Amino acid sequence: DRRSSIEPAQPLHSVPARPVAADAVTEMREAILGKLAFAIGRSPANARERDWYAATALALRDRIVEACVASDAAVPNKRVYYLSLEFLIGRLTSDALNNLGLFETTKAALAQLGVALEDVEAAEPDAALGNGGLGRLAACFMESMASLSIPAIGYGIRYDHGLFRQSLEDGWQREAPETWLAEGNPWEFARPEATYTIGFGGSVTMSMASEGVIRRHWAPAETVKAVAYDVPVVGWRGRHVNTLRLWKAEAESAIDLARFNDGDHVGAVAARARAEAISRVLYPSDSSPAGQELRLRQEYFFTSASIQDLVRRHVAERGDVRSLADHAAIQLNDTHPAIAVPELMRVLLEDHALGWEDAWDVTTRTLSYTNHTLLPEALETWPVELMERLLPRHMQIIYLINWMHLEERGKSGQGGAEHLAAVSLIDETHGRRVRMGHLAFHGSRRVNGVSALHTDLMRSTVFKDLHALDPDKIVNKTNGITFRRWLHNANPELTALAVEAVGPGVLDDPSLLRGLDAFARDSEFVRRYAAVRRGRKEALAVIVSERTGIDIDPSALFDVQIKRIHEYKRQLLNILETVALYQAIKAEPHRDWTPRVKIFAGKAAPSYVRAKLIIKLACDVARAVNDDPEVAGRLKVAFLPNYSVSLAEAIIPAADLSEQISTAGMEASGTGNMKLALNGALTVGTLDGANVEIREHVGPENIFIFGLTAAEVLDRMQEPGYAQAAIRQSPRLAAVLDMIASGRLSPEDPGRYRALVDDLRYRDQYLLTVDFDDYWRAQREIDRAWAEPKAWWAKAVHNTARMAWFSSDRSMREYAEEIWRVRVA
Ligand code: B1N
Repeated sequence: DRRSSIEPAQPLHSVPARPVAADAVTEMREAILGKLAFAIGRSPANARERDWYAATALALRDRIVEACVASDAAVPNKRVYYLSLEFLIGRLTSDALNNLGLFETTKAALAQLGVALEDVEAAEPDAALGNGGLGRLAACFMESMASLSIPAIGYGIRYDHGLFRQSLEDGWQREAPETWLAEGNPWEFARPEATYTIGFGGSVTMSMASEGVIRRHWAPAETVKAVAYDVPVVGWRGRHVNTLRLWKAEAESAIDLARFNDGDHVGAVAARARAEAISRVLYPSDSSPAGQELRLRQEYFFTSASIQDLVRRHVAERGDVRSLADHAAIQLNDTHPAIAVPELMRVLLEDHALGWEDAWDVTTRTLSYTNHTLLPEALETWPVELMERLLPRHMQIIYLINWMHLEERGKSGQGGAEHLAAVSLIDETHGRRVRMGHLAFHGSRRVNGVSALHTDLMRSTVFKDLHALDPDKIVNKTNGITFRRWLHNANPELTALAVEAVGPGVLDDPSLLRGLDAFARDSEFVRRYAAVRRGRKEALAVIVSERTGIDIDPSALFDVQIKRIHEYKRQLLNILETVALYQAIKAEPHRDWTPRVKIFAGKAAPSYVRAKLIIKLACDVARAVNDDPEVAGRLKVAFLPNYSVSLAEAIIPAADLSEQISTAGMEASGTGNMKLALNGALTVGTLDGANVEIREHVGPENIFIFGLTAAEVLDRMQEPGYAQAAIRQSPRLAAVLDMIASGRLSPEDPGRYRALVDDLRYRDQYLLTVDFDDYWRAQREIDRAWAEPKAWWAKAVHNTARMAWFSSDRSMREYAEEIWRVRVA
């Protein structure tokens, strides 16, 4: 009986906690010292934390290289190429340590040198090469593919500056550049030999290839070099290593000598600055296209480099480009790399002299596309005029693809003007623009959504007409998260408890978590589960206090909403409920209110004025509530600045309640919802994105669902005056809106929230007013549930026990089988 083996909680340690061999520790210690001396050039006495980090990373990298070379030696039958403008990988050291099983060894080695591993880990800057869910998903998928030994290369951009650093100045978001590369990156290998030329602008020339066969050739006006930097991605137990290949933009020549010699010293380096701007900075917008020329240059830059690289590799290995689809599956992470469709066509037509039909066949059997959003404002389109100027050959190819596509429709009797306008790759309604979603769809073998609901909505809304033409093309692939990072590494205490309860096999097979169901009412197990949570809440309280000056009580319910700030995610709904609760407590200060701490974290796009105002409102509400002696102990509000992967790793294990409250139909999936539920937070959420499937897995009695369904949202939006009607029916909501509009929360600027409240009263695009009362009801139900600890912890344990399906290993197996058709070892 494993239950009898449960010991009192141990101090923080990683998994698997194996005995550490002394000679392995010595070897690691010497390896780290060697790197410190010969790669960093420092003595142990003078080494800073950052130096120890670099030395440790380099020592680990050597271990990975051995596996790397092995993974590299054999030519796999098929490779996956994952093209993504974002990879939000965060810190790599703890991932590598745990996947290599070297955590304890390295900890002991560093301890012998008088260095704490935790400090070394903390010295690593987050690689924030992504905005949010989309970029983090790409990182989870890379880790899972390595763990499943799926041969894969991730392709992206090596941004000098990842996502900006957020600070709060008097409650207002301020952005500062992120400089993760300032002291170099020990995890990367520069590969100057893997360099490609990327063209922009210029013109298209024609020549006669043979009798009657006209070949077109692109002569770009401007060229930039793409230089590869490889980051190894090591899988679980170090069995397999894949590569994340990130492209850096470099000028063809460092300086224009002719101009320099003419005395134009600034002009001589202008071209270089322009070229290198391409990989300078990540666009900080989540689900809204930047629309600027530099963004299109980024998209084409990394897509072209990646396509050239993978075609070259294929031809080197197989000799004939025609078999590409048999040995390569290219996944487009949203439309950002959709230019891959005409780029692959161009390479096949121009560099490999394929005919159009053959090139189209190879292209559409190789590419697949994942859609991540249906929000109309987020769908990428590029003005035809810009495309013609920047990528004239690609624009021609798009025209030709579109012409054939529309011809086909005509031939099959579907040539009505309205239908053709709907399926055309060119949108003619707001000037002429290329629809990148349509382009990616039409050029792909499979198109997938990221949750069951989202995929259904793809079929019935944005891609309705294209779907009707090819009903098998759209498939669902519900997102997942890597449990190695989001359970084993982020929550080693809970993992150790799970290992004790259900055995170490759970580290390899998350479905064994299901065995925890049997412990949901086991008082000793639950005591320890709760003690693990308590420890992490105490640690989070320290962080909150250090970073915000707000003191929070670890025995209160920690209610967290952590994600990008966006109107559709409805942080504002959470704030409205907070104000309502504040008013209710003030009205009846002596009732036995459930003590709550509302924790917010998330970045707003720098140009998203409304989102920044919502952050300010959260801070204004925090000030009013936290300073009010009448609510003391019952309600606290904290906005933690600079949300990041590593901050998420600290918050998630400490969360009791997970806020997943987007307007139904608007959150494609969500993945924070999965991380929180896996760690045992109960969800309060709408039937949106993957919440729907989370409910199915954890059971409706273990989740708090409220609000309109996606179908009801669509209907309600058609009813004029829905917001006013909802406010009329809810005196509680009316009082909240009055308070915010009155300026009482912002006495130094009483009009600050007038427009915000007016928007809710008269427009309310995201139906906050409509869902408010049901949200309040759900929150009070949660208060009552918290007051019954046995039942609460049983629900929490059931959540952890039943989330196994949301492992990104499952997602990757599904992609491998149904989209890529690649074997999983
Ligand atoms: O992708 C995640 C989903 O879990 C989220 O629900 C979804 O909102 C997110 C343009 C995006 N959709 N679209 C983006 C990001 C950057 C950008 O420039 C759009 N991110 C999502 C993973 O499927």
